[in-house]
Amino acid sequence: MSEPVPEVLTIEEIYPPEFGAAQKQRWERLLAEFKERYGAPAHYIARSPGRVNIIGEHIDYMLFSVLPMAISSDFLLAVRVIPNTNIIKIANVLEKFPQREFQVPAEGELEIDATQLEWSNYFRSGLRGALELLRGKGLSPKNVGMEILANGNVPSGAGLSSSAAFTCASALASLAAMGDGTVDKKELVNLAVVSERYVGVNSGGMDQSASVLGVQGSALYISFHPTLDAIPVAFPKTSPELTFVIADTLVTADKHTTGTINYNLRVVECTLAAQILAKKLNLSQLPKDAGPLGNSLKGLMDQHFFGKDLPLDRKLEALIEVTKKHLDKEEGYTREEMAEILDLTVEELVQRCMVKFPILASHFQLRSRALHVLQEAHRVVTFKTLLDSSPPDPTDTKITIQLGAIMNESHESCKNLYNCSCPELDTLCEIARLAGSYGSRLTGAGWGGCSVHLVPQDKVHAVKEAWRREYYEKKFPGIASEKVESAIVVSKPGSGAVLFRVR
Ligand code: NG1
Ligand code: MG
Repeated sequence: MSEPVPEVLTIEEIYPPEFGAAQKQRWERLLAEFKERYGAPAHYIARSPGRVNIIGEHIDYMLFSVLPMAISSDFLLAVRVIPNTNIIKIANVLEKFPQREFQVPAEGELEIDATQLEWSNYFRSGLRGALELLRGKGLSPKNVGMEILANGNVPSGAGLSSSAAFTCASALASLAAMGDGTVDKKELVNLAVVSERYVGVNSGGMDQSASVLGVQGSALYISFHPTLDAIPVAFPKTSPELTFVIADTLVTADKHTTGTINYNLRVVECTLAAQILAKKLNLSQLPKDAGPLGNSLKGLMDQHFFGKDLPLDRKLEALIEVTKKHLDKEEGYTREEMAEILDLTVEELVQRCMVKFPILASHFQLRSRALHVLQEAHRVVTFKTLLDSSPPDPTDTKITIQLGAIMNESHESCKNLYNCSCPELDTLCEIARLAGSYGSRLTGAGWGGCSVHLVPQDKVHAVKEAWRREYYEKKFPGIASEKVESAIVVSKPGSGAVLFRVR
């Protein structure tokens, strides 16, 4: 049932039919506008989609596997390659994002000022990653400039990864212009993960993996460690059909302005939990791994169980018990306490984990964050096992009920152990469950943004109406009905990044 995802991205010469007529019109409008703006046609479009995470929240940066799917909303970049220049011009169909112009440095880093909320930084970060990838492989990037027109329709700050869609499309567009014409998908993912960190968020790799590797009709089981891998997984074919409904709280969370107390802080807490557990377990210093700050809980688990042949869920169960025992300070740990356990000075501790991405906290919640990560990783295993055993009888709802229950548990854990929910997300989930959702949870980083719900087709209308009455119209009195309509998306798993040559 599980075929590996194709490895290389080839340039499509014919409009990919799965994108349908409505998208085709959007692509054509973009190309027409490009020609009008720059006076000559674009050569190709680089496209990368947003994603919704179904299960496995805030565990990718600790290198545990996740289960997202690509959605149909995406980011498009129409590109014209200009030979023998190094000038990049980038504009957006939305006037609120002003046109920018800059030069590609012949050597050295392309500068990005992560302190500024500047839309074109996402393009710069993808371009910088592409230059570094090519140079790292000993290839010299072609001396070309680009004229670019962007059009994205993934809502930003909503947990659907508009940022990854933009970064992946940018890296893809740049590789197509400056590389040798073939793009290895996994290389693209790895470079886009690093690229996004240039913009100031210490993110994991889920979004870029789902955006690039997405497969029409399937969710993806994505592993990061020891190497990146994506396996398509199908949902049970039930009658009535199962759908994923995404509902936006319309409350946005911006990791760039609040990272010091939420996202980046969680990465620091989890990394320190791994280092402190290693110390308490008398493991020699943890080897560096691909965790954003050099260590991960997955790395800790592998070292702790090195040479023992145990299934992943058993290892996680054991590590959960270890965590409960050794990270026993429910009120959290101060910098002084952590430094003492790790035999470091406070200054060394700060240098190690809190300088690259600054954070604010007096107490670090190592216990609850580590417990969430390990239990959530365990939920992903259970979820995937259920999907792999999907029943032949389409009217049997037993497995669907179990899948939904796992999603509900994930939400509770995000809310109570990870403190990344908010009242609006909790409300959308409660309303949906009462109206017929099997499972409801926040998706993406949280603190606002979107929720995802597993809903049988015949209940979708009831769920939507309940949200309209009990959430949107109450929270935003007088809200336009189109606004409510666009906040709710029924999405099927969509395909990943493509390069499309314009004829
Ligand atoms: P969102 O909030 O959708 O950008 C973020 C991270 C993911 C992952 C989730 C939480 C970025 C770019 N992405 O997603 O890697 O950690 O939060 O599961 O920061
Ligand atoms: Mg994002």
